[in-house]
Amino acid sequence: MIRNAAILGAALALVLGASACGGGGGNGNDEASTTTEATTTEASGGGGASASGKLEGETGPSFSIEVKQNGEDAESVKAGTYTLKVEDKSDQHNFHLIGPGVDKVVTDVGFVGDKTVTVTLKKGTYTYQCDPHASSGMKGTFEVT
Ligand SMILES: [Cu+2]
Repeated sequence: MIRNAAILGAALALVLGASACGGGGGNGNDEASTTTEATTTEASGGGGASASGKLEGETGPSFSIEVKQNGEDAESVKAGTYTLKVEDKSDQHNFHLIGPGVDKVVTDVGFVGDKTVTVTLKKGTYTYQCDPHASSGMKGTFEVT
């Protein structure tokens, strides 16, 4: 009885040892499956036609007109191409931008809503105004440097 138990024990040890070796071999296979991640590089600031900045204009609903950059009154902006989004909040007013190389009526008097245009600003002084009320002071200016 005791001898048989010893033989059984030895057999078990052999089986365990064999399975341990098998496990080691299995681990080697995992190294073959390496994942390669694709890296995407974004082209930045490449096109000369793309806008370099944003400006926001607002005319109405009262007798006020303004141009903002980054949420603040635009007083001095750098020369370049800009996306100008104008919110026209009244059918009594329009939005007209005048300056070096630009003479653009972005929104008409009867128009109400948003309009986005692309403007190229050069060094100098630009005036934005509501044409029917410019003489009453519904206008402003900003410098392009
Ligand atoms: Cu007006």
